[in-house]
Order: sequence, then C-alpha cells, then structure tokens
Amino acid sequence: MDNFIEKEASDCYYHTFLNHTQWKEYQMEIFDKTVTAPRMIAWYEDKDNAGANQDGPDWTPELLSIRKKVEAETGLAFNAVLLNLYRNGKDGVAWHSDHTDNSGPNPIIASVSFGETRMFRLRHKTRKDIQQVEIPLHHGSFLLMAGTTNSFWQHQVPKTAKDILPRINLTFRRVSRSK
Ligand SMILES: O=C(O)CCC(=O)C(=O)O
Ligand SMILES: [Mn+2]
Repeated sequence: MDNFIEKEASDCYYHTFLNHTQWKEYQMEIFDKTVTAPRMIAWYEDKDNAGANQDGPDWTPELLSIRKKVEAETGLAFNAVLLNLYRNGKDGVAWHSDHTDNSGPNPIIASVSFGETRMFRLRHKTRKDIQQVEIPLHHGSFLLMAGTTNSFWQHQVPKTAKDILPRINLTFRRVSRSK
C-alpha cells in the first residue's frame, strides 16, 4: 500500500531514523563462515516480553507512533521491530523467509519503508512454475506478510548497480519465546 504514511511525515521519519538510530553491523553465518551482512540493523523489543534483552534500546516516540498506526491498520499487536538500513545499491538482503524468531512458521510481519524505492521480490520455495512477484516499496509504503507467505515463499531485496540513496525498512513482528 503506497502512501500509508504521507510524504512530509515520511521525510521526517526517514531523517530521524537515519541520523538518530544506533545502527549496527550484523554478522551472519553462511555455511562455516561468518560474514557481515550488506545492511545495517537495529532491534527494538518490549522489555516486558519474555526473554527480551534488557539492555536493548527503548522504543522511540517515532517508532511507537508508527507501531500504533500499523496496529490500527492490521488490528494486530506487535512487540518488536527490526530496522534495516540499506545504505546504497550495494546493500540488500538475500533470499530468505522469516521464521527464525520463534514466532512459528507463519509469522505476521508488517513492513514500512522510507527513502529510496527498492524492489521486494517473492519466489515460491518449490513451485518453479509460479512466477516471481516484484513489488516496488516506495517512501511511506506498507506491506503485510501474513498467512503462509513465509512458509511457502522466500523474499529478497536485490542489490542494484544504480547510484541510489539510502532506504530504511521497519519490520514489525510478534516475538514469543515461550513454548
Ligand atoms: O527490507 C525489506 O523490505 C525486507 C527486510 C526483510 O526481509 C527482513 O528484515 O526480514
Ligand atoms: Mn525478511
């Protein structure tokens, strides 16, 4: 959904997140190697959630206000958000599905994007006859991944050779570590 957040507010959020977030590098395990992911991240989670890192950053007013809007839109409650910063076209995220945070095989993830438009691609895990889906995620847009999206599909944000500005993406999640 485009213009989930209007242009002026999106500009404001973009600059605030870009300049006032403690962006961290993220080390990934690929086979036997540890590599640095081509993007920066920041993780926020309700401190009263079981198992939450008590030393993590507190939700900022901007994040809380977007979370409220996302919750009103979806009728769902979220207790964590992962911020991704794609500094330029060399940053991206490789094919994956999101089921690693103990929210089960069909997590509901609400995604909000700011800054440069990047392509969000989906591919079915086994059905090669189903065409890939490509969704441009614009400044202020909203995307909901629900149902079996993450159990049957993988997604990526491909790198691009274009000379582009940063993009910031927020993925709201429901994390529950108790079984
Ligand atoms: O940047 C995006 O739109 C997707 C990010 C993503 O897939 C993730 O954080 O798991
Ligand atoms: Mn993902």
